[in-house]
Amino acid sequence: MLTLRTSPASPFGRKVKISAALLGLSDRIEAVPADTNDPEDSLRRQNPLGKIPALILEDGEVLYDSRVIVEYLDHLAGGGKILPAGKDRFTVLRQQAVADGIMDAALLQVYEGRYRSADRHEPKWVALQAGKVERGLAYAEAHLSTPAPDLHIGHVALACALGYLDLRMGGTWRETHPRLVAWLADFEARVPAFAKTRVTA
Ligand SMILES: N[C@@H](CCC(=O)N[C@@H](CS)C(=O)NCC(=O)O)C(=O)O
Repeated sequence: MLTLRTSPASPFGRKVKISAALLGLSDRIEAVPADTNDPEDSLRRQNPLGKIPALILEDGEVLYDSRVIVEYLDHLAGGGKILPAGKDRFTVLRQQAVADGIMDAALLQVYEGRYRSADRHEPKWVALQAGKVERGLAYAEAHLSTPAPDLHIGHVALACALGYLDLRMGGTWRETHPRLVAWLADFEARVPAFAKTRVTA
C-alpha cells in the first residue's frame, strides 16, 4: 500500500488523488492526513519542506512534490497515460506548470490572510499574486478550455486550480471565464473523482 500524506482541502493533494483515480490506482493508496503547521507531525521527517502532498512508497522511500508523485503514478500505470511521451509531454508539463502556478499564487494569498495580522497585510504582494492567477486563467481560457478527448495532467491540475479558487476565492473567476466554466463542467462529468474529492470548508 502507498501512503499519501495530504489534507482534504489541499489542491495539490487533490491533483494526486484525481490522477490516481484516472490511472486506476486509487485502491493502492491510503490517504493519511497531515498537519503542515504541527512541528511534531511526522510529515516534516518525511518531507524536509514540510509540504503536502508526500507519497510514502512500500519500501519507505518518500516522493514529493505533486509533480514527482504524478510522474511516479503514471510510471506505475505503465507510462505515457496522463503524461504523454514525445514532444507533447513538454506542452502538457507546461500546462500543468501554469495550473500549479495558479494554485501557488492563490495559496500565497490565502496564507497572507492566515499567517499575517490584518494590519500587516501587504496589498502589493497580494496584487502580485492575484495578477498571476488572472493571467494564468486568461491563458487557460484561451488555450485549455476546449474539452479534449484524452485527459492529461494539465487538465487535472487546471480542474484542481479552479476548484481551489471556488473553495477559497469565492468562485469569482466564473463571472469572467465562461469557457472555463463550461470546460470544468465537462471535466466533472467525465471524472467522478473530481466531485468525490471536493470539500466545502
Ligand atoms: N509544488 C508543491 C506545492 C505543495 C504545496 O504548496 N502544498 C501546500 C498545501 S496545498 C503546503 O504544504 N503548504 C504548507 C507549507 O508551505 O508549509 C507540489 O506540487 O506538491
